[in-house]
Amino acid sequence: MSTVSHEFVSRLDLEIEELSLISAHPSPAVTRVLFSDEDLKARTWLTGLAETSGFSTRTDAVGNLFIRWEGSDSSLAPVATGSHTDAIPNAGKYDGVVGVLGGLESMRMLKESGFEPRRSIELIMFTAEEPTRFGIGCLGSRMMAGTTSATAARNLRDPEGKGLEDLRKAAGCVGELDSVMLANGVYSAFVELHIEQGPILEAEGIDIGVVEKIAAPAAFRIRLTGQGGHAGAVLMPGRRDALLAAAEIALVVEKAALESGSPDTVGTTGVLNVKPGAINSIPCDVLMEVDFRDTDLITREQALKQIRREGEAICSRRQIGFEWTFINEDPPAICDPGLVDLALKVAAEAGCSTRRMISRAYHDSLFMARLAPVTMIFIPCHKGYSHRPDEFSSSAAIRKGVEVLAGTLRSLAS
Ligand code: HGY
Ligand code: MN
Ligand code: MN
Repeated sequence: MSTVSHEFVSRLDLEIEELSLISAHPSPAVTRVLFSDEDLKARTWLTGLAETSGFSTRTDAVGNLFIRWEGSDSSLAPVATGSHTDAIPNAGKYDGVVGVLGGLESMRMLKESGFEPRRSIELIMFTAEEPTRFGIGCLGSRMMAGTTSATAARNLRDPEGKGLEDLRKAAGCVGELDSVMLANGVYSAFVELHIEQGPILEAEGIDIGVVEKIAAPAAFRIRLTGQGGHAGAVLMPGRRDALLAAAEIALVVEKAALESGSPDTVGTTGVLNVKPGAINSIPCDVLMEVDFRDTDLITREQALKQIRREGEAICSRRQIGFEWTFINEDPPAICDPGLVDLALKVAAEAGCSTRRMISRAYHDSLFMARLAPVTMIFIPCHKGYSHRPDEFSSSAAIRKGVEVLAGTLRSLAS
């Protein structure tokens, strides 16, 4: 007999469920890759929801969706909030979505309470926070901040060789990519609500985390080229096996992270493509994609230099071609102390327990920090699970996050 939860099911709960079903994979998995049919359906659904909630919407040339509540004083820079609804393959239903639908719920709550903002409030659904399609994360917010130029964006190709230009136009995005970049000060503040994607809040029984620093992500590709050949005919001493060089380098990535001297250094070889990919043919062409982060830039840079140095040594010993290409190397973001204090104060006044935190995941806030003062409001998620179908955050936890976001936006827009 199913135990029916007697927890009040809010419209937000229903909307999170509804959005989670717009997915390339069956529930509980969520897959919504940039400009896929599911992504386009989700965008249409969200636009409709925002407009029936009484807000205006617009989309920029790369697909960032802006949901706007007009304030009384248009001479003032708006306050912004937002996150993403795209999802890596077999992800969960809360990553990003809590910040977009929770942001919409915050605005509706304020509107229904009779609040009238002086500063306009904009909720942004950012294009491609996840790197799945083009290998680079936060494409929409990167371009808004000018970190990725329109030219560099035009050169992006997905694994099937499709370019951003074709895909965005097919998705109905109009205008030139040069128009995506915004000027500094375009927003007075940016506050993002997000699940923690870590175990701390739940383990410590804390309702709200307020982020002071967002870790610095780097990602790079290494292409390894060997000789290939027949798995039976080529004896071991004569081989130049590209996959074995990749295997040694993957272990160097792990070693560099473990030996960096900082617990915040993390390295992941998340993609490994082996050609020709036949059981009886020696790998001759291998592509590795590595995600490497730390909250401290110097520590990260030193570890990356070590990986490159040792990788080249492995490849010269094995007579394997070594080609290193950076995908991105971003500095960490320091959140605005005033915003951090405001969010902590609002949370405490709402009766929430709080703590200051570092975000080890990157977010669109990392790039919005180049346009405006930012902070993030974290809520607990079960065992810190994320980027997995069993990602979970309770209605009660989400509601507290929405209340704190609403109170923070109210204060910033007054
Ligand atoms: O990878 C990240 O940190 C983010 O969840 N895209
Ligand atoms: Mn994510
Ligand atoms: Mn996210």
